[in-house]
Amino acid sequence: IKDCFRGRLIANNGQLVLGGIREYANALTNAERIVIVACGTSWHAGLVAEYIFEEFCRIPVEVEYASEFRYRNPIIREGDIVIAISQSGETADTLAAMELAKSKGAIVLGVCNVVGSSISRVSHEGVYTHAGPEIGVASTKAFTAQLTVLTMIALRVAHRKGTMAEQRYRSFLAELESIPAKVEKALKTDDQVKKIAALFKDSRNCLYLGRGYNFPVALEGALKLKEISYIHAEGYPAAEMKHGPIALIDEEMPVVVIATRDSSYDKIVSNIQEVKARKGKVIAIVSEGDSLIPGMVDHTIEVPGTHDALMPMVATIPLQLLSYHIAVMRNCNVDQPRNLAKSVTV
Ligand code: F1P
Repeated sequence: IKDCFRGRLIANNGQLVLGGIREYANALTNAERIVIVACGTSWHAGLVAEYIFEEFCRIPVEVEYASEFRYRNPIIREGDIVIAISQSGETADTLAAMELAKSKGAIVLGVCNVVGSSISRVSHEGVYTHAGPEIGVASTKAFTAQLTVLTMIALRVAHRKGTMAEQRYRSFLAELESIPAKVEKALKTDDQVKKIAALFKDSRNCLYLGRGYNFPVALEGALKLKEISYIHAEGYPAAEMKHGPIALIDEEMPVVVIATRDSSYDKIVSNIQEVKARKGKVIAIVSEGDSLIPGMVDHTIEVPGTHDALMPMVATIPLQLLSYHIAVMRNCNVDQPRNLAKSVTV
Protein backbone atom coordinates (compact mmCIF):
# COMPACT_ATOMS: atom_id res chain seq x y z
CA ILE A 1 0.00 0.00 0.00
CA LYS A 2 1.36 3.33 -1.01
CA ASP A 3 0.55 5.74 1.78
CA CYS A 4 1.41 9.29 0.83
CA PHE A 5 0.83 10.73 4.26
CA ARG A 6 4.44 10.83 5.23
CA GLY A 7 4.32 12.26 8.68
CA ARG A 8 2.38 14.04 11.29
CA LEU A 9 1.81 17.54 12.42
CA ILE A 10 3.95 18.31 15.40
CA ALA A 11 3.91 21.48 17.44
CA ASN A 12 7.33 21.67 18.99
CA ASN A 13 8.74 24.64 20.88
CA GLY A 14 6.30 26.90 19.13
CA GLN A 15 7.42 25.65 15.70
CA LEU A 16 5.03 23.81 13.46
CA VAL A 17 6.45 20.90 11.56
CA LEU A 18 4.18 19.90 8.71
CA GLY A 19 5.35 16.34 8.50
CA GLY A 20 2.69 15.37 6.00
CA ILE A 21 3.10 18.13 3.45
CA ARG A 22 6.74 18.52 2.45
CA GLU A 23 7.28 18.17 -1.26
CA TYR A 24 4.22 20.32 -1.98
CA ALA A 25 4.69 22.84 0.83
CA ASN A 26 5.99 25.49 -1.59
CA ALA A 27 3.21 24.84 -4.06
CA LEU A 28 0.68 25.26 -1.27
CA THR A 29 2.33 28.43 0.01
CA ASN A 30 2.40 29.97 -3.48
CA ALA A 31 -0.99 28.66 -4.62
CA GLU A 32 -3.11 31.12 -6.57
CA ARG A 33 -6.20 29.40 -5.33
CA ILE A 34 -7.22 26.44 -3.25
CA VAL A 35 -10.23 24.25 -3.92
CA ILE A 36 -11.54 22.20 -1.02
CA VAL A 37 -13.68 19.12 -1.72
CA ALA A 38 -15.53 17.13 0.93
CA CYS A 39 -18.94 15.85 2.02
CA GLY A 40 -21.12 16.33 5.10
CA THR A 41 -19.33 17.30 8.28
CA SER A 42 -15.99 17.34 6.48
CA TRP A 43 -17.44 19.94 4.10
CA HIS A 44 -18.29 22.11 7.09
CA ALA A 45 -14.67 21.83 8.26
CA GLY A 46 -13.73 22.94 4.75
CA LEU A 47 -15.87 26.07 5.12
CA VAL A 48 -14.06 27.05 8.32
CA ALA A 49 -10.78 26.41 6.49
CA GLU A 50 -11.89 28.73 3.69
CA TYR A 51 -12.34 31.58 6.13
CA ILE A 52 -9.00 30.86 7.83
CA PHE A 53 -6.98 30.51 4.61
CA GLU A 54 -8.49 33.66 3.17
CA GLU A 55 -8.02 35.70 6.34
CA PHE A 56 -4.50 34.60 7.21
CA CYS A 57 -2.93 33.44 3.95
CA ARG A 58 -4.84 35.71 1.56
CA ILE A 59 -5.29 32.80 -0.85
CA PRO A 60 -8.71 32.57 -2.54
CA VAL A 61 -10.49 29.38 -1.54
CA GLU A 62 -13.51 27.61 -3.00
CA VAL A 63 -15.29 24.92 -1.03
CA GLU A 64 -17.19 22.40 -3.12
CA TYR A 65 -19.39 19.47 -2.26
CA ALA A 66 -17.42 16.59 -3.74
CA SER A 67 -20.73 15.08 -4.85
CA GLU A 68 -21.37 18.12 -7.09
CA PHE A 69 -17.80 18.77 -8.17
CA ARG A 70 -17.34 15.25 -9.56
CA TYR A 71 -20.35 15.45 -11.86
CA ARG A 72 -19.86 18.89 -13.37
CA ASN A 73 -17.01 20.22 -15.45
CA PRO A 74 -15.15 22.33 -12.87
CA ILE A 75 -12.35 24.66 -13.89
CA ILE A 76 -9.17 23.18 -12.49
CA ARG A 77 -5.85 24.36 -13.80
CA GLU A 78 -2.50 22.59 -13.82
CA GLY A 79 -0.88 23.14 -10.43
CA ASP A 80 -4.08 24.18 -8.62
CA ILE A 81 -4.18 22.95 -5.06
CA VAL A 82 -7.12 20.74 -4.18
CA ILE A 83 -7.56 19.73 -0.54
CA ALA A 84 -9.79 16.72 0.13
CA ILE A 85 -11.14 16.29 3.65
CA SER A 86 -12.63 13.03 4.90
CA GLN A 87 -13.00 11.26 8.21
CA SER A 88 -13.30 7.74 6.81
CA GLY A 89 -11.00 8.24 3.86
CA GLU A 90 -13.37 6.09 1.80
CA THR A 91 -16.16 8.46 0.73
CA ALA A 92 -16.81 7.65 -2.93
CA ASP A 93 -17.77 11.19 -3.95
CA THR A 94 -14.63 12.65 -2.39
CA LEU A 95 -12.44 10.01 -4.01
CA ALA A 96 -14.01 10.66 -7.41
CA ALA A 97 -13.52 14.43 -6.99
CA MET A 98 -9.86 13.83 -6.18
CA GLU A 99 -9.37 11.62 -9.24
CA LEU A 100 -11.02 14.24 -11.43
CA ALA A 101 -8.81 17.00 -10.03
CA LYS A 102 -5.70 14.86 -10.52
CA SER A 103 -6.66 14.14 -14.12
CA LYS A 104 -6.68 17.90 -14.73
CA GLY A 105 -3.20 18.35 -13.28
CA ALA A 106 -4.09 19.53 -9.77
CA ILE A 107 -1.99 18.80 -6.73
CA VAL A 108 -4.30 16.91 -4.42
CA LEU A 109 -3.65 17.05 -0.69
CA GLY A 110 -5.62 15.00 1.79
CA VAL A 111 -6.75 15.53 5.36
CA CYS A 112 -8.17 12.31 6.70
CA ASN A 113 -8.51 10.23 9.80
CA VAL A 114 -8.10 6.62 8.80
CA VAL A 115 -4.50 5.59 8.27
CA GLY A 116 -3.91 3.80 4.98
CA SER A 117 -7.42 4.62 3.68
CA SER A 118 -8.14 5.08 -0.02
CA ILE A 119 -8.07 8.88 0.24
CA SER A 120 -4.66 8.84 1.90
CA ARG A 121 -3.39 6.69 -0.97
CA VAL A 122 -4.87 8.82 -3.74
CA SER A 123 -3.49 12.07 -2.27
CA HIS A 124 -0.16 13.42 -3.48
CA GLU A 125 0.56 14.22 0.16
CA GLY A 126 -1.48 14.85 3.23
CA VAL A 127 -2.01 14.97 6.93
CA TYR A 128 -3.73 12.55 9.24
CA THR A 129 -6.04 13.93 11.86
CA HIS A 130 -5.26 11.12 14.33
CA ALA A 131 -8.59 11.61 16.08
CA GLY A 132 -8.86 7.91 16.87
CA PRO A 133 -11.70 5.73 15.61
CA GLU A 134 -15.12 7.37 15.28
CA ILE A 135 -17.34 4.79 16.95
CA GLY A 136 -20.57 6.36 15.75
CA VAL A 137 -21.51 7.14 12.20
CA ALA A 138 -21.88 10.88 12.75
CA SER A 139 -18.55 12.72 12.80
CA THR A 140 -17.82 14.54 16.06
CA LYS A 141 -14.23 14.39 17.27
CA ALA A 142 -13.11 13.98 13.66
CA PHE A 143 -14.65 17.39 12.97
CA THR A 144 -12.71 19.17 15.73
CA ALA A 145 -9.55 17.32 14.69
CA GLN A 146 -10.06 18.39 11.06
CA LEU A 147 -10.41 21.99 12.21
CA THR A 148 -7.21 21.68 14.23
CA VAL A 149 -5.20 20.27 11.35
CA LEU A 150 -6.57 22.73 8.80
CA THR A 151 -5.86 25.64 11.15
CA MET A 152 -2.30 24.42 11.65
CA ILE A 153 -1.78 24.11 7.90
CA ALA A 154 -3.14 27.61 7.32
CA LEU A 155 -1.00 29.11 10.09
CA ARG A 156 2.10 27.46 8.68
CA VAL A 157 1.33 28.72 5.18
CA ALA A 158 0.60 32.23 6.46
CA HIS A 159 3.89 32.24 8.33
CA ARG A 160 5.84 31.04 5.30
CA LYS A 161 4.12 33.52 3.05
CA GLY A 162 4.66 36.39 5.43
CA THR A 163 0.96 37.29 5.48
CA MET A 164 0.94 36.82 9.23
CA ALA A 165 3.35 38.75 11.42
CA GLU A 166 5.66 36.70 13.63
CA GLN A 167 4.13 37.94 16.87
CA ARG A 168 0.58 37.23 15.73
CA TYR A 169 1.60 33.78 14.52
CA ARG A 170 3.13 32.97 17.90
CA SER A 171 0.15 34.24 19.83
CA PHE A 172 -2.12 32.11 17.63
CA LEU A 173 -0.03 29.02 18.26
CA ALA A 174 -0.21 29.67 21.99
CA GLU A 175 -3.98 30.10 21.75
CA LEU A 176 -4.23 26.91 19.70
CA GLU A 177 -2.47 25.04 22.49
CA SER A 178 -5.09 26.30 24.96
CA ILE A 179 -7.94 24.80 22.91
CA PRO A 180 -7.90 21.27 24.44
CA ALA A 181 -8.47 22.78 27.91
CA LYS A 182 -11.24 24.98 26.53
CA VAL A 183 -12.89 22.00 24.86
CA GLU A 184 -12.72 20.16 28.21
CA LYS A 185 -14.46 23.09 29.82
CA ALA A 186 -17.09 23.21 27.07
CA LEU A 187 -17.80 19.53 27.75
CA LYS A 188 -18.72 20.49 31.32
CA THR A 189 -21.88 22.13 29.96
CA ASP A 190 -23.25 18.58 29.60
CA ASP A 191 -25.74 18.66 32.51
CA GLN A 192 -27.07 22.03 31.50
CA VAL A 193 -27.36 21.00 27.85
CA LYS A 194 -29.22 17.85 28.90
CA LYS A 195 -31.85 19.96 30.70
CA ILE A 196 -32.30 22.12 27.61
CA ALA A 197 -32.53 18.98 25.46
CA ALA A 198 -35.44 17.74 27.61
CA LEU A 199 -37.35 20.93 26.80
CA PHE A 200 -36.83 20.70 23.05
CA LYS A 201 -36.81 16.96 22.39
CA ASP A 202 -40.27 16.99 20.82
CA SER A 203 -39.59 19.86 18.43
CA ARG A 204 -40.38 19.23 14.80
CA ASN A 205 -38.01 21.85 13.42
CA CYS A 206 -35.01 23.79 14.60
CA LEU A 207 -33.06 26.68 13.16
CA TYR A 208 -29.33 27.26 13.76
CA LEU A 209 -27.82 30.68 13.13
CA GLY A 210 -24.25 31.97 13.17
CA ARG A 211 -22.12 34.60 11.48
CA GLY A 212 -18.53 34.52 10.22
CA TYR A 213 -16.59 31.59 11.65
CA ASN A 214 -19.71 30.51 13.52
CA PHE A 215 -21.75 30.10 10.35
CA PRO A 216 -20.24 26.67 9.52
CA VAL A 217 -20.78 25.79 13.19
CA ALA A 218 -24.50 26.50 12.69
CA LEU A 219 -24.53 24.22 9.64
CA GLU A 220 -22.78 21.49 11.56
CA GLY A 221 -25.08 21.83 14.59
CA ALA A 222 -28.10 21.43 12.31
CA LEU A 223 -26.58 18.43 10.53
CA LYS A 224 -25.86 16.65 13.83
CA LEU A 225 -29.47 17.13 14.95
CA LYS A 226 -30.80 15.82 11.63
CA GLU A 227 -28.42 12.87 11.51
CA ILE A 228 -29.00 11.44 14.96
CA SER A 229 -32.34 12.86 16.19
CA TYR A 230 -34.25 12.97 12.88
CA ILE A 231 -35.51 16.46 13.66
CA HIS A 232 -35.63 18.75 10.67
CA ALA A 233 -32.99 21.41 11.24
CA GLU A 234 -31.50 24.12 9.09
CA GLY A 235 -28.30 26.05 9.55
CA TYR A 236 -28.22 29.55 8.15
CA PRO A 237 -25.90 32.54 8.15
CA ALA A 238 -27.71 34.81 10.62
CA ALA A 239 -27.63 37.71 8.18
CA GLU A 240 -29.53 35.64 5.60
CA MET A 241 -32.43 35.12 7.98
CA LYS A 242 -34.21 38.20 6.71
CA HIS A 243 -34.05 36.80 3.17
CA GLY A 244 -36.42 33.95 3.91
CA PRO A 245 -36.14 31.83 7.06
CA ILE A 246 -37.50 34.63 9.25
CA ALA A 247 -40.93 33.64 7.91
CA LEU A 248 -40.60 30.35 9.82
CA ILE A 249 -40.16 31.91 13.23
CA ASP A 250 -42.96 31.69 15.78
CA GLU A 251 -43.28 30.55 19.39
CA GLU A 252 -42.92 26.92 18.27
CA MET A 253 -39.54 27.40 16.64
CA PRO A 254 -36.36 26.76 18.64
CA VAL A 255 -33.51 28.88 17.30
CA VAL A 256 -29.97 28.00 18.32
CA VAL A 257 -27.77 31.05 17.91
CA ILE A 258 -24.01 30.80 18.11
CA ALA A 259 -23.34 34.23 19.54
CA THR A 260 -19.85 34.15 20.98
CA ARG A 261 -18.00 37.43 21.42
CA ASP A 262 -16.33 38.15 18.09
CA SER A 263 -16.16 40.84 15.45
CA SER A 264 -19.81 40.31 14.48
CA TYR A 265 -21.14 40.31 18.05
CA ASP A 266 -23.30 43.45 17.71
CA LYS A 267 -24.85 42.10 14.54
CA ILE A 268 -25.72 38.75 16.07
CA VAL A 269 -27.29 40.57 19.03
CA SER A 270 -29.60 42.33 16.53
CA ASN A 271 -30.43 38.97 14.94
CA ILE A 272 -31.40 37.62 18.36
CA GLN A 273 -33.68 40.65 18.86
CA GLU A 274 -35.30 39.92 15.49
CA VAL A 275 -36.02 36.32 16.53
CA LYS A 276 -37.31 37.33 19.96
CA ALA A 277 -39.60 39.96 18.42
CA ARG A 278 -41.27 37.06 16.60
CA LYS A 279 -41.49 34.97 19.79
CA GLY A 280 -38.92 32.36 18.71
CA LYS A 281 -37.33 30.35 21.53
CA VAL A 282 -33.64 31.20 21.56
CA ILE A 283 -30.87 28.97 22.86
CA ALA A 284 -27.67 31.03 22.67
CA ILE A 285 -24.10 29.78 22.80
CA VAL A 286 -22.19 32.69 24.33
CA SER A 287 -18.69 33.45 25.54
CA GLU A 288 -18.03 33.13 29.26
CA GLY A 289 -18.98 36.26 31.15
CA ASP A 290 -21.43 37.60 28.54
CA SER A 291 -23.82 39.82 30.51
CA LEU A 292 -26.01 41.05 27.65
CA ILE A 293 -27.35 38.05 25.76
CA PRO A 294 -28.52 35.98 28.79
CA GLY A 295 -31.04 38.73 29.55
CA MET A 296 -32.46 38.57 26.03
CA VAL A 297 -32.85 34.84 25.37
CA ASP A 298 -34.55 31.75 26.80
CA HIS A 299 -31.43 29.67 27.47
CA THR A 300 -27.72 30.39 27.41
CA ILE A 301 -24.79 28.03 27.29
CA GLU A 302 -21.41 29.55 28.08
CA VAL A 303 -18.19 28.41 26.43
CA PRO A 304 -14.67 29.74 27.06
CA GLY A 305 -13.65 32.62 24.84
CA THR A 306 -10.98 32.31 22.17
CA HIS A 307 -10.00 33.89 18.86
CA ASP A 308 -12.83 34.07 16.29
CA ALA A 309 -11.04 31.61 14.00
CA LEU A 310 -10.60 29.01 16.74
CA MET A 311 -14.10 29.32 18.19
CA PRO A 312 -15.64 26.60 15.96
CA MET A 313 -13.60 23.97 17.82
CA VAL A 314 -15.11 25.09 21.12
CA ALA A 315 -18.60 26.25 20.13
CA THR A 316 -19.42 23.02 18.31
CA ILE A 317 -19.16 20.97 21.54
CA PRO A 318 -22.46 22.02 23.20
CA LEU A 319 -24.20 21.56 19.85
CA GLN A 320 -22.92 18.00 19.59
CA LEU A 321 -24.08 17.39 23.17
CA LEU A 322 -27.51 18.87 22.45
CA SER A 323 -28.05 16.54 19.48
CA TYR A 324 -26.78 13.60 21.50
CA HIS A 325 -29.13 14.15 24.43
CA ILE A 326 -32.14 14.87 22.23
CA ALA A 327 -31.42 11.68 20.25
CA VAL A 328 -31.13 9.57 23.42
CA MET A 329 -34.36 11.06 24.81
CA ARG A 330 -36.13 10.21 21.54
CA ASN A 331 -34.82 6.63 21.74
CA CYS A 332 -32.79 7.03 18.58
CA ASN A 333 -29.71 4.91 18.01
CA VAL A 334 -27.01 7.54 18.36
CA ASP A 335 -24.19 5.37 17.05
CA GLN A 336 -26.05 3.86 14.13
CA PRO A 337 -28.64 6.31 12.81
CA ARG A 338 -31.11 4.95 10.29
CA ASN A 339 -30.20 5.25 6.60
CA LEU A 340 -26.64 6.46 7.29
CA ALA A 341 -23.38 4.64 6.61
CA LYS A 342 -20.06 5.30 8.27
CA SER A 343 -18.41 5.62 4.94
CA VAL A 344 -20.54 6.32 1.93
CA THR A 345 -18.87 4.17 -0.69
CA VAL A 346 -21.43 4.37 -3.48
C1 F1P B 1 -18.69 12.27 5.14
C2 F1P B 1 -20.07 12.07 5.78
C3 F1P B 1 -20.03 12.36 7.28
C4 F1P B 1 -21.36 12.05 7.93
C5 F1P B 1 -21.79 10.59 7.64
C6 F1P B 1 -21.78 10.35 6.15
O1 F1P B 1 -17.82 11.30 5.58
O2 F1P B 1 -20.99 12.92 5.15
O3 F1P B 1 -19.71 13.71 7.51
O4 F1P B 1 -21.29 12.23 9.34
O5 F1P B 1 -20.93 9.69 8.24
O6 F1P B 1 -20.49 10.73 5.57
P1 F1P B 1 -16.23 11.44 5.50
O7 F1P B 1 -15.83 11.63 4.07
O8 F1P B 1 -15.80 12.59 6.34
O9 F1P B 1 -15.77 10.12 6.03
